This record gives sequence, C-alpha cells and structure tokens, in this order.
Amino acid sequence: MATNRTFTMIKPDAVAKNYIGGILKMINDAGFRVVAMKYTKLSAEAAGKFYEVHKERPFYGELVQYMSSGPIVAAILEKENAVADFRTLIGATNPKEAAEGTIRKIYAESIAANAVHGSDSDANAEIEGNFYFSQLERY
Ligand code: 3AN
Repeated sequence: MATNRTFTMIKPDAVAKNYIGGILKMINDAGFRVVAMKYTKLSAEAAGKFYEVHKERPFYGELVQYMSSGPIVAAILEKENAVADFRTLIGATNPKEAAEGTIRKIYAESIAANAVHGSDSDANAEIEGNFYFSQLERY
C-alpha cells in the first residue's frame, strides 16, 4: 500500500550556495508538510551506510566523499502520493535532463551534486527516514 511520506536531503552543494530557503519554499508550495527536519553533517562512514545500495556503482566513492563534504538538511515530508510527487518536483537525476521548473533544473549543478535527494519507493522512504529520525522526532 502506498504511504503518504517521503524522505529528502538538501545536499552539500545546495546548502553551500545558500539554497535551503528557496528549496524549502518550493517544497512547501508544492503541498508537502514537514514531519521531521534536521540540519546535520554525515561522516564518511554514515554516508557510506546511507548509500550502501549503490556500493557496486562506479560513482559510489565519489558519492560518499561528496555527501560527507558539508552539512545537509534531512527531512521527512508528508503529502498524498508523496514519493512519486516529490520525484516529479525534483526532476531527473541529471539536471541537464530535468524538466523546467523542477528543483534540480533550478538549483542543481551536476549529476553528482544534484541539490536534493528524494526516496525512490515507499520502502526506501521508510528506511531512509529511520536512518535519521526516531519516532519522537516526528510531528
Ligand atoms: P536519484 O537520486 O535521482 O534517485 P540514483 O538513485 O540513480 O538517483 O543515484 C543516487 C545518487 O548518486 C544521485 N542523487 C547522484 O548524487 C549520484 N549519482 C547518480 N548517478 C551518478 C553518476 N553517473 N555520477 C556521479 N554521481 C551519480
């Protein structure tokens, strides 16, 4: 059964460029409610664990290094059809292929530094949300 929650991170490139406010505004304007939120920084070990599913991919080392290079904003978001609608809002992984008006089209600089993460399934949204937040940190 589809749940109504997804998980996101505003990645180090977008945080460094001061895009947190602009990205959160787009998220709110698209109808998502913040359930949980944290401004934090991943260690290389934690980033490696978060992206473990990509361990065999050629870009895994680069991804882990990059995701632990600076602070990020992690959040659980709520909306009907959250996972699919959030993927639509953020656009394609490669910002060059992202549709006009999407977060990655506006804020991302490259396929590796692509401004935001969005869960690709309800199951992963649950796993990723649990990685950052306890039940007591959700409202
Ligand atoms: P998405 O984040 O759109 O679900 P995935 O799951 O294919 O994309 O990839 C996870 C993350 O790995 C991406 N957000 C991106 O930062 C990074 N990544 C994906 N493909 C590449 C690539 N070819 N080179 C470098 N980094 C990549």
